[in-house]
Amino acid sequence: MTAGGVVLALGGRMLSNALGVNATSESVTLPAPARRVALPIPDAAHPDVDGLPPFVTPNDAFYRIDTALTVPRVDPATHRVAVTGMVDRELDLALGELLERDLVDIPITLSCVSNEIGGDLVDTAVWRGIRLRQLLDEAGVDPGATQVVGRSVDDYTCGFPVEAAYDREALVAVGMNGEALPVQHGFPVRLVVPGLYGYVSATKWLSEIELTTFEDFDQYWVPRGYAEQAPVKTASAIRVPQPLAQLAPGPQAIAGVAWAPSRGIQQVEVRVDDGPWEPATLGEVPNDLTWRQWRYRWEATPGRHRLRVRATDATGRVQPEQRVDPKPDGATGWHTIVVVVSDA
Ligand SMILES: Nc1nc2c(c(=O)[nH]1)N[C@H]1C(S)=C(S)[C@@H](COP(=O)(O)O)O[C@H]1N2
Ligand SMILES: [Mo]
Repeated sequence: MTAGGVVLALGGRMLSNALGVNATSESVTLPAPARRVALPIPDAAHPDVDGLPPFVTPNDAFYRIDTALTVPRVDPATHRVAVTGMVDRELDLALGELLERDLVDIPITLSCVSNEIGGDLVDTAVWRGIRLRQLLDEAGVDPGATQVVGRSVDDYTCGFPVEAAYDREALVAVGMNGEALPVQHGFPVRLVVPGLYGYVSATKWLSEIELTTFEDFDQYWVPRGYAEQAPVKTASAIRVPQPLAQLAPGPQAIAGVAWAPSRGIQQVEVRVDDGPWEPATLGEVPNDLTWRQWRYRWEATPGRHRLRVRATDATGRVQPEQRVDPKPDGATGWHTIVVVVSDA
């Protein structure tokens, strides 16, 4: 047995020892990842600008969106995850059995379709989980299946193309930034699929993964007017300075985030008033599944100024200027803020 296997077996035992009826994420010891697939987050991922949030969002600051009036409390001692539907053999796994599989740590940016231009329903965590494709291969996916549906204990459903489980690092996640999932982020297990909005991909309090087709099943938000398929649109936002900030003239840092997870960001540009688009300096990234932080040095002159940002993804496509609303499949438009620079 490899060293990694020993860690996992021990981790599984620690988990079951910690399981009680009132077990919550605080009482669960998470197994270590078998091997570190993710490169460490580079120091240069985060430009050193006052007020720019960290590259990895702390768990207690991570945005939260769900339909739950009260957060489901799932007992990890009895919780099971089933793989059902168009498969050769259905799986029905206790949490401890799930954790016997290889765990990986992967930094992924998650975003909400409801995020307005410049909004903050987007964050980045290092997710620990089992690769979804590993579970799907164990079950044996019927070639006719086109949709993976994730069901939760509170009857929420997401749905996304089967290919997304294979062409990117989609996770059945049990950990977030080195801790068990916080209750409000889906304890004890959830889905995380890079590059797809959360509503189609990120079922929290996950109880079942069903293989089906798009014709046969509409996920929760589809009858409510949202798109059946929803890849994350290339987006960028200014985080520093704040809208309507009062600044001194002279050198000022403009900084923010840009994201096109699963494609990656190739360029970010800033435009002051009607001036030319100027390239921002990009932070490094651990992979193409996360946002990219950026900074731009501006020589601020007295008066009122309009600052804008736009990003280009790694396929070379520039973020569109046209403003569209978040419904049905995500907002577009360039984030624009106004700041006021004093005379002296
Ligand atoms: N069970 C359940 N899972 C859910 C949802 C929900 O309402 N219920 N909302 C989804 C949406 S719309 C988003 S954007 C992400 C948000 O995940 P977070 O709250 O951990 O940021 O969870 C997804 N998973
Ligand atoms: Mo969302």
